[in-house]
Amino acid sequence: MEKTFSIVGVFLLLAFSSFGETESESNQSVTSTTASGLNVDIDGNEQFDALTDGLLVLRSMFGLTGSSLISGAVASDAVYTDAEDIQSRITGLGNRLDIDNNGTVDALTDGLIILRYLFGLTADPWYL
Ligand SMILES: [Ca+2]
Ligand SMILES: [Ca+2]
Repeated sequence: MEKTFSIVGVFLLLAFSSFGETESESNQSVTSTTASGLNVDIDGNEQFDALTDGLLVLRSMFGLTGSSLISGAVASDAVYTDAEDIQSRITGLGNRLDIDNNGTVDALTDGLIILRYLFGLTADPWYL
């Protein structure tokens, strides 16, 4: 039952995110203190945001590419705005996206864990 709610939530989020540009001020974020290395700050604006970085990771896990991947999910101050660059950064995270360490990267488990984290379920900066 809980998984059903999670699936519904993911699709609601994906649907909601397609309405215009998302801005980082409406959700919780933490500032990155690292300047180098790949982490979950996919768009490179030194903020970990659920509605940009989290959504980009989740969409990628669902197999979206190109404009479907980045539409409405790139922060206005993003360093990386090109779909190929963003896909490359997500791919570069590799197995570090396998949060539950079960050997596969899956949107409805690993992706949701990342998203929940970025929505502020903990206050500490998080590095993959
Ligand atoms: Ca970011
Ligand atoms: Ca996994």
